[in-house]
Amino acid sequence: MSERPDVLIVGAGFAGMYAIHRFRSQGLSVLALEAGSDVGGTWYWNRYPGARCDVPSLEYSYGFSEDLQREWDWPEVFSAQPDILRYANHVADRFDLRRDIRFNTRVTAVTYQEAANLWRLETEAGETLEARYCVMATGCLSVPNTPDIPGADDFEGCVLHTGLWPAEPVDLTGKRVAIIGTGSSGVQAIPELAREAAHLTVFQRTPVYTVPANRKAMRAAVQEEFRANYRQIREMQQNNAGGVSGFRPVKSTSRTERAADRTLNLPSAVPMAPEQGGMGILDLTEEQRRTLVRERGLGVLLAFRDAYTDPEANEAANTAFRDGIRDRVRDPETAEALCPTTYGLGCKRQVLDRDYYDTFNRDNVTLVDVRRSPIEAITRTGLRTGDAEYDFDVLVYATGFDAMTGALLRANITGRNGIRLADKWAHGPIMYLGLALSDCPNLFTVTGPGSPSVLCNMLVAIEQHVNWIGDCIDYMRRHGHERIEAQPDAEAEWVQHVNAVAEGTMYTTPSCNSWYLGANIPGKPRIFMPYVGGYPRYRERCEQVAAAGYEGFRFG
Ligand code: NA7
Repeated sequence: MSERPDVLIVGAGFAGMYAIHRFRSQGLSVLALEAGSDVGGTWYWNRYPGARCDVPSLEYSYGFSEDLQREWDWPEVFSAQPDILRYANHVADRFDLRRDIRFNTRVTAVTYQEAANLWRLETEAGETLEARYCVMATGCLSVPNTPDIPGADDFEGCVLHTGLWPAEPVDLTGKRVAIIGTGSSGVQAIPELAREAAHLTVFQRTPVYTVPANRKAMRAAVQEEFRANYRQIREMQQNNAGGVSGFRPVKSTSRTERAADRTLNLPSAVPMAPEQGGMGILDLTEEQRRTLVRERGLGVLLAFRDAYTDPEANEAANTAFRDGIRDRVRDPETAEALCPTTYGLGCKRQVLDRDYYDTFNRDNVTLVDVRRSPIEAITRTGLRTGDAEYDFDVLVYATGFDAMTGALLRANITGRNGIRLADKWAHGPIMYLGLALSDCPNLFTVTGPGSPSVLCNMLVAIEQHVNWIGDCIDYMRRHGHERIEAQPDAEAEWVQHVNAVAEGTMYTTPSCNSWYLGANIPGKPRIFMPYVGGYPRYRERCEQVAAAGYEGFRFG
């Protein structure tokens, strides 16, 4: 491990892991610093029961190595956390990544040394490391959010967070468990916790629109067909808004299987290319919509693309959705509380579940609507709301993350002239292409705010960014440049463009409060952070910037 590598990488999740491999292969020395004790990032930390990816695994996997694609078997169409972590470990072994990773090392400060043109990174343990280039591969959802509830420290039972779940198994048998939060993590965990615990109390502030996930085991024939067509599939990803190919295997399947496989990749939490034409939801009567949901399940509503563009169609879909919940959940009061009413489908990331609504028909599950009666305090033995006290043994926070900006801000980045990122971003993230910051020469971010990131298949977004950064460093070395820096006007223009394309979409309607907007963190500026213009358009822009000699950047 070299002590002053060419590149210091912060994080050894999927972004940091690929960065090590890519930069090494172009002759750079690298060192990655990782807070966890092993690789995997999100999939290392989020070990809660039910954790699962919401993008199909054959697509949510690296595309940089033909051999890797050929040799890896996915057990399910949408894999569970342990299988994805196993994949991360396999990649780390196969490409010998660990020799350039320092684990259990949390970076506490990232400071530019102007005179030496180096980045200096300080760690929690007091170490200092320096490198010419710094790549922040810190992830979009890596800083867990724990709400500031009075009395939180008084609770004498066990406290867990879905985003920091212990590696060793947690035995909940016979326990009274409480969970706060009903986003993706809560929705995935709730059915599993209910199966294990003596009793589960769900504290819900905002109901969710969730649809049944694809639960299929992977069939060998499907996997083989993917393998045979991987080149084309990776190409299709590059030209799809959400970086998901939508490839449907045809050859090696029977007729029935083929019909089933037509929905192989649906639903997925990242937007697929909109279906052209087809029926709009407003073409159906209310009764027809209801029958459709009864026959085909709630997921059918996601197929009406007009529901994502036309407010009237959106409301029709929301109504049909609520009717579907009422049909499913036996207790009318619980059903009503589970119905989302304050925002529409398409505002938040689509949640996928396994048995979520049915879980509320179990005798050992209670739903508490904390919007009606807010949480007042956590007590020694449980929790108090405006109108009741609840006792339990285990408290699970499924309260999300300080998304997109949280990890970058926590790294305490200080650029040229002592300019702190925290000050620069006081009113929201400002950066060029989600890749670089003015005043921070030679520092790059992987899937930073202003890039498609979480609106895209993350693995596709990661590879594109790491390749772009690698090519940029290569260009600099070939041209004898020692410094590259985004220009403030290019940065401002890009931020303006990111905001302009988000305007008027379902993501930014006034009633919408999502982590995409930072609305889940009190005091965080309300700005739509990912780039919603689609991955291909974004990728092309990055390619144009590079082809034009890194337009919007200045070399020194
Ligand atoms: P989310 O989607 O941010 O969900 C967090 C949940 O926690 C949500 O239901 C919140 O309600 C709830 N929450 C947060 N703070 C509180 C307080 N103080 N009181 C009550 N309830 C609260 O995070 P997830 O981890 O589920 O998912 C994040 C992403 O990870 C997901 O989209 C996938 O991409 C993977 P609220 O809606 O704010 O009223």
